[in-house]
Amino acid sequence: MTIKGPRARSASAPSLSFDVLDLEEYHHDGRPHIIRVILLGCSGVGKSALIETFDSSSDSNDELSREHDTNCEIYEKKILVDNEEVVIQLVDTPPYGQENFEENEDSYLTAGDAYLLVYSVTDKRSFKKACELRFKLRRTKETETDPIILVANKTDLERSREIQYEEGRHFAATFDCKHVETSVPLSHNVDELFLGVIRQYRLRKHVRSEDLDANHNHESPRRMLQKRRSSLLKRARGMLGRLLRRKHPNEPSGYRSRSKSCHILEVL
Ligand SMILES: Nc1nc2c(ncn2[C@@H]2O[C@H](COP(=O)(O)OP(=O)(O)O)[C@@H](O)[C@H]2O)c(=O)[nH]1
Ligand SMILES: [Mg+2]
Repeated sequence: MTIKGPRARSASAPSLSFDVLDLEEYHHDGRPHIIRVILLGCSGVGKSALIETFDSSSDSNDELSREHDTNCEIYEKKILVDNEEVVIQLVDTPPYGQENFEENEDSYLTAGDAYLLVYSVTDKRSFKKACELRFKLRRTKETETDPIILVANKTDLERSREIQYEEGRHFAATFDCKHVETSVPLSHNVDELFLGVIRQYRLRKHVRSEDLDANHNHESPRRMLQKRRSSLLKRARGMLGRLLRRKHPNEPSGYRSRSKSCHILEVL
């Protein structure tokens, strides 16, 4: 069986050969919604360790179920996020650059509901790879609304740091993703990361459904209000910007607000 359900969007993408539950069925038979989160990044950055730490620390009665395949490992766990049950499905991919990764790359890049691009702050090369993956996702995904989180792991190894906090944050703010620094031995931000990716998914899903409404010419009053407010704000900011001339010429639009909030997973 291959990955099924609405997440396997690209017909041309090669299928993964592991067994997974039929997500459509799973969603409609009264059980909690499944959100598939794909972890990508160089070998040794800590993808598997992050999953194991999350499994051992998060309080849930449901054990993490595991399925193994030569292409990847899949973990499923039922968790409560903001009083709503959800099944988080974590897909732990093999090292980026290995033969089976290249073969299945399109599947990994299209099959997720959300993506964690993991790098180690002690390894510049892994940061470059994570950035490359961000660009690939931009090209591969049909939608720009799936959450993408740039995960800077191994922050406990401060002395060997090669990538500064600001570098990760700058990239995330420029290319519309979130940025979280984590450490496995310190359990720093690990639960927050996995709960946060669910929150991001929910926030962005809300935006998606509002867009659908707008496409059907039934714009919600809230959306209309937001639009009006944002155009007023834009004009006001434009005027202020001209007066103050503070904006850096290379800053993409929205950079400042994203930069301020790109480490907060509870807001868009
Ligand atoms: N110091 C430190 N070591 C870590 C951290 N995360 C993972 N590791 C170690 O890095 C090595 C590779 O981790 P692993 O999870 O196998 O990486 P993967 O190839 O991305 O799945 C292991 O020895 C882990 O114990 C971290 O946050 N800090
Ligand atoms: Mg691993």
